[in-house]
Amino acid sequence: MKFFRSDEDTICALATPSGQGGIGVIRVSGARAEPIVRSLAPFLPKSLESHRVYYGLLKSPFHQRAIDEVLVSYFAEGRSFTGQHTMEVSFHGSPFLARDILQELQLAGSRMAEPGEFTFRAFMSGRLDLVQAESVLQLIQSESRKSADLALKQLQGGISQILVGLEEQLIWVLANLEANIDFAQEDIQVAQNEVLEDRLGGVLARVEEMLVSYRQGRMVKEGVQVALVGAPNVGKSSLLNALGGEDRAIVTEIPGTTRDRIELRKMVRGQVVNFIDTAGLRKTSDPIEHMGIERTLSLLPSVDCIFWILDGWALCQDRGFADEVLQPLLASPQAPVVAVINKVDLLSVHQRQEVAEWVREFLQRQGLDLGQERIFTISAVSGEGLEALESFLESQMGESFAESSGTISQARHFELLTKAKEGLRVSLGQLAKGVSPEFIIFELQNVLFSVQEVLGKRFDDQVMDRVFREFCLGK
Ligand SMILES: Nc1nc2c(ncn2[C@@H]2O[C@H](COP(=O)(O)OP(=O)(O)O)[C@@H](O)[C@H]2O)c(=O)[nH]1
Ligand SMILES: [Mg+2]
Repeated sequence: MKFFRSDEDTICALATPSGQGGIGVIRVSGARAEPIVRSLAPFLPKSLESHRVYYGLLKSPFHQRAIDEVLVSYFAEGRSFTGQHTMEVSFHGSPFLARDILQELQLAGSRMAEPGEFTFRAFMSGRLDLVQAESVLQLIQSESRKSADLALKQLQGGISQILVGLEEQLIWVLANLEANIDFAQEDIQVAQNEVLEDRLGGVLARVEEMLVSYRQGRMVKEGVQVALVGAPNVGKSSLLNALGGEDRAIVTEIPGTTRDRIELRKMVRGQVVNFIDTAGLRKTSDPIEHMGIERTLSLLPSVDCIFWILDGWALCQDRGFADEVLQPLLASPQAPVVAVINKVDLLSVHQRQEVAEWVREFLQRQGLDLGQERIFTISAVSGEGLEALESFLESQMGESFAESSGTISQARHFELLTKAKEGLRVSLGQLAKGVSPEFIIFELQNVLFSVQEVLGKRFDDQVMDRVFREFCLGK
């Protein structure tokens, strides 16, 4: 791990985005932060108060020239983000000044921070656990209010508290199992299996709850993935453009135009939605179009919602679907399918109802019951019906997650907790069968390790690398 090499160093970096701005902020953290900044800021009083701001002229000690009028804030050891002595210099936000000040700070004895190194130090000094460190990144990257809310809950320790609670339960069960071994000769069972089963059952239920929340947590964090799928020429690309309010995808009357997936990220009622336009499904001899279709098919299992786009006008002339379209959609039970009947600007009110009813009945016969609420009639050209589609998406995202502090949104947590769940199931089975405690202990220890790994109480360099790699400089 790159950070381990030099934990004693005092580090510095620009904490604000590079480029021009009203102000820029440079952060300095480490044992020597104060003397280093002091050498550039002779105006600082002899003794500094934590969380106070000092105004004055920053000067180069080497070249004896003025650099900028600045504000210097001081955060004492134990009271800063990193847990170390930290100084922040706010200067007039010019990229040139940023470089200049950073250079002076390096001459004075600090080194440039790696991306994420400040947060890493906060973790190492015990101010944040790993879950919280990850939430700092999530907070920086959040694109919506909801995503920021979720990250903030995580930063404030929502998930951590739950996990620490589970950790305690597991340790308690492990201790009792050990005791049962110690007293086995005397034929004493310190804790009855039923009691242990009860505790572990509680842990399992909580872990399962968190795992279930992942889907929604991920949607909030990364955006809801919605695929626009259907036969060629039904208006998938037109719908993408209509949703985005711009000509993103090429629209023609020639079938098979779209080959690559085209994405549109859009805020829908406070939530990021990623609409994905895809190559139309049909038999084709064109190798490029064929690759596009393969991509469409491989995308389906991973999306949160499938908008199956139908050509309402064509359906009025000729009822029926090609197998190439029908089969993959019927085989995608993971993601909810929504039928979107397009081009209704060409239909009378009566025809719209007729087509919608026919689609519903037809799909029901095929074993796909969409009900009335998952069949929409829209026009990508006139824009009618798009509001209803967005309302539907909003209802899918649900509101309840925000109330629960146990919502997880990181793939890392999901993987580890899945492992924990499996281990818990196995050990519960062993307990019920009266398997000897040694085996159960072995299983449960791994469960405990998984929980501790989420919190960062156990880690290896690879895990750290994965968590901190995505950070930006200065954080
Ligand atoms: N009248 C009408 N024509 C549409 C509508 N949506 C798409 N079209 C037309 O249908 C043709 C195919 O559209 P396109 O978006 O390229 O379909 P895709 O192959 O599914 O991406 C184009 O000529 C569009 O102008 C609609 O809502 N109403
Ligand atoms: Mg297209």
